[in-house]
Amino acid sequence: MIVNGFTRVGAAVRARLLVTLLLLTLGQFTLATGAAAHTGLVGCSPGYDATLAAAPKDVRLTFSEPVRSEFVEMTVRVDGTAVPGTRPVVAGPVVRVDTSAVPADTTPREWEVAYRVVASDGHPINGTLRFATDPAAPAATGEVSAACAGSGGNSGVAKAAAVTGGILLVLGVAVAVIRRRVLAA
Ligand SMILES: [Cu+2]
Repeated sequence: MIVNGFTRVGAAVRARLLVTLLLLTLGQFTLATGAAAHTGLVGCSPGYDATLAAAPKDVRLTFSEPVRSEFVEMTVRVDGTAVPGTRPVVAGPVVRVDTSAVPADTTPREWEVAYRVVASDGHPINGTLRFATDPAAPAATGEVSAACAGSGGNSGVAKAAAVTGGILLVLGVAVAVIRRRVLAA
């Protein structure tokens, strides 16, 4: 009897844990699917990892929706040194920073543009766009490139997808366990 009593209590606790897990999972699932619809970086100029023959006259980031101009931060570094006087200008979904004052170089340079913007829904988006200048490189077209994935701007979406995948797996296992329990009863 004692053994049976313990078993019954154990089963009740396990069932309650399972229900709690399911509810938590469903809650996270709702959050994750919401996250997938958030504003993301859809274009950048210069392109991520591009090599230009000369310093660009500006750096432009294009987001999937307008961003809030009062919260935009952009820091341009050339070979690790911040370029002074580069203030970002927001026009709807495009954030632009003028870099025309950066002097021409005769040697290759590594550029880093760290950005942090706040989407219209209040969520922050941050990342770093990297590219290089090399006087020996062929002249670039200067067009807005969609190759911005490496800059980290879309990492939120990728993370949400990974979280959703993990949650679906947990849900599947939980459902399988419950079904086996119901069938066994
Ligand atoms: Cu959002």
